[in-house]
Amino acid sequence: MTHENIIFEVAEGIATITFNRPKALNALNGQLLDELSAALDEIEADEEIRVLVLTGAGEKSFVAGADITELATFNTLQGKLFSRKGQLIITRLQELPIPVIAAVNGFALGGGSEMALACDFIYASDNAMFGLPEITLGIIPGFGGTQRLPRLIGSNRAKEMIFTGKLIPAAEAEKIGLVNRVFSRESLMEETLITARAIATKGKVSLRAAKQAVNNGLNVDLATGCQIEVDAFAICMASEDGKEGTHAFIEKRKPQFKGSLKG
Ligand code: CO8
Repeated sequence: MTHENIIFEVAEGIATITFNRPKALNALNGQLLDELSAALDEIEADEEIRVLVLTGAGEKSFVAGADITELATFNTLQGKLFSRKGQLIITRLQELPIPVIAAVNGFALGGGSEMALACDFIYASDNAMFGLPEITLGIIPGFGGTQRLPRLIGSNRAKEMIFTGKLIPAAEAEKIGLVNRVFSRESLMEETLITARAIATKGKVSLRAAKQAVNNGLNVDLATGCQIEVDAFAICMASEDGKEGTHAFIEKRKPQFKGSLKG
């Protein structure tokens, strides 16, 4: 599929998707979501890709939400279909078997914040602004924001953001745990890629197991979560990567992870 609304690049085992509608501050329209979905198909099919980074084109914005000019034309059914399409894609991002990092380079509003929230963690530039301003449009977040934001920063802070629609700057987002780290605008991508490269050297099987154990464990009680970890640990022990990593330590050499499940 040719991409008009995103830029999709792969280098050194790291895929980067850049939302590319800078004139509309990279707002999400239906076509962009279709292109994103096709790019995720390619990523899932490519064994060599180990990390995905999401960012926005231009100096000003990651994603300023769903495209309001498109939203304004929707009837109830179209609204439902658009919300479902967005939720499916955002859930796919969350469940992607490789780590996903959001490099938020400006506004991350509405669907843009929700996209970032589905990533495994968020790095931000010092000019980034986060918010769920849907309430000011007479609607509510429709891409999982009412669910993921409270799980990340607590229901009281999430409700304050959702009820007021207020935007919060990167420094505050870092303080409340929405963002892992804040960098200057110029260094955001390089710093993100340093982390992405470090992750890309790790075993694909263990990265997938770790991501699934954390994600699946968040929705269950501790005992069930620990059982999820036991099962995920066993998969790693049975994998080539598990053997390679432990043997490399004993042999005092760097491991060469292949990402195969063969024991
Ligand atoms: N959709 C469409 N166009 C947009 C959007 C958007 N979300 N955001 C900005 N733009 C456009 C502007 O219209 C403007 O276009 P033009 O130059 O043609 O007039 C251009 O981008 C630049 O924007 P501004 O001139 O407004 O730039 P400012 O720096 O003055 O302001 C803001 C930047 C504060 C980001 C401002 O543009 C803004 O408030 N944008 C809207 C943010 C927003 O409300 N986002 C939430 C949208 S709703 C949503 O995401 C719901 C998701 C779930 C949907 C479920 C569906 C059913």
